[in-house]
Amino acid sequence: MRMASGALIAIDVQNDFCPGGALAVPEGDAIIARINALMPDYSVVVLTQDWHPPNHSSFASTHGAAPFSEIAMPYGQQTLWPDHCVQGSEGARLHDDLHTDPADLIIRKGFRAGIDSYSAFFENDKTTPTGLHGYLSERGITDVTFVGLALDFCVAWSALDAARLGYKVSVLEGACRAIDLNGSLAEARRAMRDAGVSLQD
Ligand code: VGL
Ligand code: ZN
Repeated sequence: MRMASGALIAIDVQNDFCPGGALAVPEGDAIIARINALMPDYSVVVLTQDWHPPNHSSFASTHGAAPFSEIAMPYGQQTLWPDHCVQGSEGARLHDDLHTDPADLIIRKGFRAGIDSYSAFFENDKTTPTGLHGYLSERGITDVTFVGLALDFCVAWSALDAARLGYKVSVLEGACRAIDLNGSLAEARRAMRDAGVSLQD
């Protein structure tokens, strides 16, 4: 069903989040064919791209810390990741199988050294905007559907922000895959349900 007011937002379908990548999400590439097939059903298609400078503050290596540990940042707790999606690297490229021609907009995030951005709408301080809300508003979008990687981090944070901004939000879980770090998947699902996000297959 094509909805004039509906946008498909495919989060971070990049080499580093797929098998063989620096922060590989199990079966991360298994969702790509379905995402491609969904694109014609939406009037707006947006892709996001995690896009970090070398030595980004979300990288464990920047702090001499262990990957998947946490540190306190001025904006709150931050999980530290293996180096990933470094600007211009092969790992940062959108996966070759993902159709990019149908995309109206490709939005990059996480490009400021001192702050991470899981959400497609706001950086991790939850206040610095990426500009996506302005874009979707001007395009007359009221309904957003999320797919992509990772369900329990960038997809969930994006969906929660979208709900907070007043969009009608769906997440197609079958077109997502999760990292599932210390119960993060169950927690993300609970938070999305509480926020009124429609979790679908
Ligand atoms: C993501 C961790 C770090 C994601 C991005 O796309 O979910 N996760 N950077
Ligand atoms: Zn990242």
